[in-house]
Amino acid sequence: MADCIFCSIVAGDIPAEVVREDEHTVAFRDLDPQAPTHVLVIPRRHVPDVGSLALEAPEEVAPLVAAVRAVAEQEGVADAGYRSVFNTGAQAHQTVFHAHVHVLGGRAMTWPPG
Ligand code: DGP
Repeated sequence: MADCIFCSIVAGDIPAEVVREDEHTVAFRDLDPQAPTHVLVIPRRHVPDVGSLALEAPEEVAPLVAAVRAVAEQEGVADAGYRSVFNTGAQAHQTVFHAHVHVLGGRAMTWPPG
């Protein structure tokens, strides 16, 4: 989609530190990391948020979640524990309206999130 920064990363038009790719997803390091490991896992398909992905292409939701797990294992944070975050909507601090999962690990997390 034109004017979508994450579509540009999927297309290879702007650089990103990609850590994993498959048929349905691309995973790359967040520009502004909030933990020692902070990777974004996104569907290649442009949809604004994960709920839209579930409605438009439910068969792509399981690969997205599986990619989160694969990234956590690859990054060495799966055993200690990691957080997966879908920010949905402006009030929840979604700033990029292409569905993405934050995979955060490598430090103790607090609850509730801010
Ligand atoms: P959210 O606030 O949930 O919409 O998260 C969007 C994240 O995307 C935010 O943590 C910063 C990251 N981000 C924004 N633009 C870029 C970019 O061009 N490259 C990379 N690697 N990350 C980006």
